[in-house]
Amino acid sequence: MKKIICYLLIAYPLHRATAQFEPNYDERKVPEFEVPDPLTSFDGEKITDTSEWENTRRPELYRFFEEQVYGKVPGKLDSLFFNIVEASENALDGKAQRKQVEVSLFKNGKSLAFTILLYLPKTGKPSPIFLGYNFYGNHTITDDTNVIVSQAWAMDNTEFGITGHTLTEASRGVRTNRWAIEKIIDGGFGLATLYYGEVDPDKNDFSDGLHSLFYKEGQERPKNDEWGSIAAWAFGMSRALDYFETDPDIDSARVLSFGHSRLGKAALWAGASDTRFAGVISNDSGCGGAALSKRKFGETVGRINTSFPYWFCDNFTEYTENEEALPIDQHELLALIAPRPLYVASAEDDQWADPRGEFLSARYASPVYELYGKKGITSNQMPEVNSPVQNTVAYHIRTGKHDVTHYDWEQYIAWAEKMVK
Ligand code: GTR
Repeated sequence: MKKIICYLLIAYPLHRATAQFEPNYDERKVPEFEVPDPLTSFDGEKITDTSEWENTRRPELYRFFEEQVYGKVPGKLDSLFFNIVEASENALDGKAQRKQVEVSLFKNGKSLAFTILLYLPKTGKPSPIFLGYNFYGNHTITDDTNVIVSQAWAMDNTEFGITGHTLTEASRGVRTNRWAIEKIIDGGFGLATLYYGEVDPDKNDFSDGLHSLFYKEGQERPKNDEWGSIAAWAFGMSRALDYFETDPDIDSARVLSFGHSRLGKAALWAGASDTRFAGVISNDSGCGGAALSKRKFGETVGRINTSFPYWFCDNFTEYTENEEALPIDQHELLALIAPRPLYVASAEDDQWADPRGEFLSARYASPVYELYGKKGITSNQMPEVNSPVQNTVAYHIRTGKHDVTHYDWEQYIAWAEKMVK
């Protein structure tokens, strides 16, 4: 008997812990919850015009996401340098211009560098561009042998021939399927990409990457309200935008921040925290990105804080298995992008990212767009698969898995032509 009681005492908490993290994929088990109203302030004031939004509500929402979700940037850089390390007028069979630009960041006597790979259409005018991170290095997005292989730490991936956390020729071009470069160029847009591992390696280690530049004497990790990796990646996108402002071939007022999955979360936070971005595209960004947290469908706050605690600030752990306590939800992150164009995309087989939660988030952000006379998502009904709704707020759910496909890019290009060209 003693043995059994002992077993129960040990087993029960373990069982509870695993049960908590069992993802829910059943719409009937989605808890009932109140959607926080983006147009009512934390102290209950109704927000009725854009000036109240900009002066009262947006700042308090922004502050919440900054201090409780993604974390604050702890200071300013000492200096920033750009160096065009390679360029060609004859890229992609003569169709495009290519540039590789090293961006060096300096702070507290330390430095970090990352390289922007750019393809620009040869239109003779400053080009609008898509800016997005890649997962395995700039050389993976194209077969172009001129693209420099990064020396930064990388996640191992045997399928891509990446071992020992080192990128080599073996992985050149392995991700061309995710980047419709020719379509982007033919559409009159440029493409800029960065390798996220150069800005902050994607591992639970705060000794390296951007964070380490900002530490005070003896500090080893960010404070509770300071940045995790998503905010560091967003900061890197803004530094790329600093470069674009100096390049006459780029129209820096028409830069769209784009990202897939964890990098979609970064693209959203970049667009929210830096209003110079002309618009944002979130591809399958899921939990901590476009998807509503309070639905607890697929990946949850508890789950993401367990698997990837370093993506967010430490304060966010307050909401682990405690989404009810959140005074905000992710539609209010989307609303921070208003009135700039916003595209949220999902994939039918990507239930982990909660497509319905991503759709509803775009829908619930829309009243803020309407305040500006912009059309958001007007229906509570999700569109059919492969039937995009493209207003200033756009949404599609396509067939297939968690990925970025040519179908996705065709939608982004067509929509961006209407929105920023
Ligand atoms: C998953 C994570 C998601 C998403 C994804 C990705 O493991 O749970 O939130 O970010 O990785 O980035 O591919």
